[in-house]
Amino acid sequence: MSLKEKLAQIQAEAIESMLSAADPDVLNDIRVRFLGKKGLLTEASKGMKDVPAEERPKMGQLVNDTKKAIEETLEKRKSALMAAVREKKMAAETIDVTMPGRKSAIGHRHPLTLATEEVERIFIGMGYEVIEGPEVEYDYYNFEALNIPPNHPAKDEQDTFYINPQILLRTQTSSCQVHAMERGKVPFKVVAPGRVFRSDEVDATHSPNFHQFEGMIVDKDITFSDLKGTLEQFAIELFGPDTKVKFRPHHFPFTEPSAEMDVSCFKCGGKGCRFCKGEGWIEILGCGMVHPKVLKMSGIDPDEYSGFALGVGLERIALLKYEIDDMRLLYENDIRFLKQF
Ligand code: 2NM
Repeated sequence: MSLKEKLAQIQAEAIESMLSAADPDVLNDIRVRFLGKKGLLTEASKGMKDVPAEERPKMGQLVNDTKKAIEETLEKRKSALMAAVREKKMAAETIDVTMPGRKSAIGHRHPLTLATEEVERIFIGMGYEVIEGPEVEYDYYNFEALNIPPNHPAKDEQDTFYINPQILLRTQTSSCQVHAMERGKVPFKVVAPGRVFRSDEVDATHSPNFHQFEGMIVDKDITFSDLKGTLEQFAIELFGPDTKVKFRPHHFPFTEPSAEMDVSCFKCGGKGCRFCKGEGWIEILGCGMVHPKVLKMSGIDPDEYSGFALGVGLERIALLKYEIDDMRLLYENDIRFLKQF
């Protein structure tokens, strides 16, 4: 085959394969095969040495023309393929500006927050002031000032988280009431909601970290009747106007006498149901007349003043009010759960 024929063949083959190349990478392989340093055109040009001297300029021109023809087709095909790639990419990345945007999820008040706010609202309505105190407390404020003796079982390390022998995580918010008494401004009415800590195992009704709501009034001539009237009003506002209350004698070191208060089951009205475990009554809080020793230790004269106090678990209120059967649900913060309240 003469060089001329070879060049014609290379040109024809190159153009044909370039036109059928499906993407820029394949096209580049073809370019290397025909125009590369070791490509077919370079290879064929080596045949120049066998061409008679007088024909060489013409043949040289022909080699150049062949190269130019291949390059022209290459460029055209390249821009066509690049344009196709670009178009495909654009189509894939098209943004429809008329589409509605994604809605960001709106937060919900936690059922525990709802319960706390509800209980606060009731006591604020009766003239109580909401106070707060430290979660890390001295043993004195958490135990001693509340007439809880050093050998009391609640003080066991099994029940209380100690930071050191004098400092602990409060096990009740009563320490806030002690601070209130120490302010020395009597009479007063305070409620103290807050986080408390006890070394309990987690189950459906226990957590080492839960929330308590305690209240206290100190004034002249406060009697057990005041306690009963106040707590009955609280129960009615919390659970509805038909709610009945019942007081059972109990013991707390910091109150004397002490009681637990039950409310008639707000589900069955007292007949007995699954909710109140057939009892008709639901235990709701602890309360009592503040022990004279407790008043005295914080500088209040028990001959002049008296008071009552109460303590209620806020998780328990939230579980009852919103009919939640497992306390752990309150701490998981699953948005599907929280959305329901
Ligand atoms: C309860 C039950 C009964 C209580 C007593 C006091 C204080 F500070 F006055 F002594 N604060 N809270 C109290 C009384 C708490 O929780 C079940």
